[in-house]
Amino acid sequence: MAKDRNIVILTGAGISAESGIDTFRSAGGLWERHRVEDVATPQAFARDPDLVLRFYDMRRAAIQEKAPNAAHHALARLDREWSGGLLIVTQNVDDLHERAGAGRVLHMHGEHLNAWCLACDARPRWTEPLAHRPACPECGEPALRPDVVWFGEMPYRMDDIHAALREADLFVSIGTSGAVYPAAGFVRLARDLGAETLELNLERSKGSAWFEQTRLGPATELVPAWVA
Ligand code: BV8
Repeated sequence: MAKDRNIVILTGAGISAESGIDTFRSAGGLWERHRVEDVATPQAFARDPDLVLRFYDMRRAAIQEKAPNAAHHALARLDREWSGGLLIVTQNVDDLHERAGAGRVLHMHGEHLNAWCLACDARPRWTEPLAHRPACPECGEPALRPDVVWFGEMPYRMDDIHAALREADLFVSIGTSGAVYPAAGFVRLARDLGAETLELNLERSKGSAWFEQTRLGPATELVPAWVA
């Protein structure tokens, strides 16, 4: 692959599965244990903030015990060595790409290590539980929520993502079911804008038909082999 090509990589929960972080749709995944409308919407937060804050406290604590896997490390190596454009757009709120050493990472659905103060709009780095309503470090108000994008909320930095897709020569999707928009629509955008498209996933996703190439298997095998 010519070293000056521009690559956009979209990752989903499947890239973190082998690190022991639940995906959303596999058997026993997050959606099964918690109904989506119960925890990942602003309405749920308004209706039952304690449930939502406890759900995210549980996930934040679980993520902090996990480690990046061979797929995260392979992408971090590619990020360090690739002289062309490269952007890892992740739907994941975990920080495993960063802990593997990747630098060019964009969290379109937010980050579990950030809180968001609804009183002063500050976005403090946050590793502790939120369910006991801690004071915002900026304004002192007990008004912190997880800084993640819920259903019905606008994903972050869509302009930057669209700009990267316009320049992309190659679009690679890793470990996502293609169930949630706008992320699930990026492959069509990339194709229409002239990029090659490759899907690396454990099973065929809802969007597989849009990819020129789909390779099936675990990310810890497929991603290092692709990066090599
Ligand atoms: C928006 C962050 C508009 C939180 C997430 C009706 C009402 C409201 C909205 C809608 C609606 N109908 C449609 C919508 C739009 C909605 C949507 O798409 N809904 C779906 C359900 C139909 N989207 C939104 O609401 C988005 N916002 O549209 O805003 C707007 C416009 C103007 C102004 C304001 C707003 C926001 C969506 C973001 C929601 N937040 N996450 C949190 O993490 O808790 S979504 C969450 O699920 C993920 O972030 C991800 O994006 C999504 C899908 O999960 P995946 O990552 O794909 O994981 P999944 O388990 O599904 O799949 C795992 C895959 O990995 C599988 O394919 C599996 O085979 C594979 N795998 C497993 N193991 C491995 C593996 N692969 C490789 N190796 C392995 N070992």
